[in-house]
Amino acid sequence: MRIVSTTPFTDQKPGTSGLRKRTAVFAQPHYLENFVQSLFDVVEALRGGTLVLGGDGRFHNDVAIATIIRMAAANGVTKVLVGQHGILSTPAVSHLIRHCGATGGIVLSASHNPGGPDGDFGIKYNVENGGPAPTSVTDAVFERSKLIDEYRMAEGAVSLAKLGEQRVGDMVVSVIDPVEDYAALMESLFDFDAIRDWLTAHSMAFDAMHAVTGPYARKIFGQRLGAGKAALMNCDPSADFGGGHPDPNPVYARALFDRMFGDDAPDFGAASDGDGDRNIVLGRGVYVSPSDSLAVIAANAHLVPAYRNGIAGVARSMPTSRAADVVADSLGVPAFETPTGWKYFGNLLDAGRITVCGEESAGTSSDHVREKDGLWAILMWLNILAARKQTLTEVLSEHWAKHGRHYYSRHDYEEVDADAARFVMAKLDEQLAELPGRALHGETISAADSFTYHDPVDGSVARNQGLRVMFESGARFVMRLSGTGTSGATLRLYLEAYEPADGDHAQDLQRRLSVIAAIANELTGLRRTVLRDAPSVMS
Ligand code: VG1
Ligand code: CO
Repeated sequence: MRIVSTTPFTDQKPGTSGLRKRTAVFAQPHYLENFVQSLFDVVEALRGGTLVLGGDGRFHNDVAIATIIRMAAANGVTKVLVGQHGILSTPAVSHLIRHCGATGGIVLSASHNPGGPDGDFGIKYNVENGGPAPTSVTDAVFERSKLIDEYRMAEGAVSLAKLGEQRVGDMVVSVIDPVEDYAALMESLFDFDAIRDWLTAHSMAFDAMHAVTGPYARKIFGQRLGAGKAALMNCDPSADFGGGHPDPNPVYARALFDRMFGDDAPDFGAASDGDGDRNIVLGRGVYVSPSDSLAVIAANAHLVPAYRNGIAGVARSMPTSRAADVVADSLGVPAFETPTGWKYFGNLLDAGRITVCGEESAGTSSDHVREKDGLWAILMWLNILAARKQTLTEVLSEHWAKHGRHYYSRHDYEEVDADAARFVMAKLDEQLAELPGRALHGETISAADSFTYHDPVDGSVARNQGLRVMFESGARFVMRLSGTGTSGATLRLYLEAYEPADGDHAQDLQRRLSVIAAIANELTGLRRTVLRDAPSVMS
């Protein structure tokens, strides 16, 4: 074991989901080591504990895993469970932590950000309930990283290709099949027979976007559920995601959208992101907004074996549309509104106050793990379609006819000048108090605030979680700065308009939201200030 002297970096503050930087930043000497040692210093239970370790297979994954294994040995970790070839999806890590009683887990991923030498890299830490480390932990790691002057490193190497146990010093390294335990968990939750039957008469397409879910999809959709080869797109994980951007939205999942909106489209389509925690779902010629997906899943969960006794409650991140609240109301269960980021759902799930939760960014999950879970959400939809014996379009139309439709879209202004983005936010912030009562373009503002979350379980408070402007019509817009980007700033504008149950649910989405978008733009000078004529992505 060696002690290596180092000097602190000042920028190791984790964002919405772990520490993300350019790959070149992570590849510089001591950068990863400093952060990992800070983690070992803060989470003392890792000494003598078990650590789950894996990543989404992006460039630098193998190098980082070898380093972390040596550091774990030097820091007294008893056992590391690592996915074969260094592969583990985020939800699989969450499950393994819980299943094996591990102290925590490290996921190497920058999720939807592109990978490769010129792309991004990232590291996330999950705690013993399987969920993302709460801010109390990430803040402590950041504080430690500013003071660190040495780290510990053992000698030794393991083969990530070979399943089974190896050793680095006294520490056991167990190389495990990344899919097996996770696939068994899925099989325990869903009616695989019904889905298998459904797939004999229907077709699906799943796009793994060259990212981590490829091997999971092959085993679950292919081998266990009998989906044919043509159903599985881009299922070989590649270090740079085939040169793509593993973010499942209409821009980056173009191939899937073309197929679902083309002639002879399959009955069902889906995709997942870099680390497998997010999902999108499509029907023939129709895209399900992630906010609607959460609402439909909540409303139909009782059709799925694991949730046959109903759900305890629902939670959504603040910018997520209020479609799920309407469902919770009709089911007579509580609805919670949390800040963006999965870490805020953990307490509610642990306390049994909610069963399902989700985010507008295409993350949906339940209490089976403590992460968002892309393949779980896709299996929910398949199970619901199989149980209801309806097309996806029919399920969605009936949902709107019962609960009304929340027209919803997120407009991202990616990699704009950071000062300009902050200026836009400040400009809206300073107007909040005087906005209620104002009428613009025929819409009257009913309330406006900066979102503060009071965690009902542990009493912690999270401030400045996004600016929201509500209208009397039931419409709303929200603005916040992304916490996952690595260059410049990404400004997100979330737009929502409500059409009641007896209203017109077949309007053009962007047209329906154009008035709210115009008001947001006028109040903040958004496009003028960030020098963009249009958003980079509308999802
Ligand atoms: C984005 C999403 C957020 C999600 C986060 C991590 O954060 O908006 O809902 O939880 O990514 O997802 P931000 O701060 O950029 O808006 V993932 O799939 O990157 O682990
Ligand atoms: Co992700």
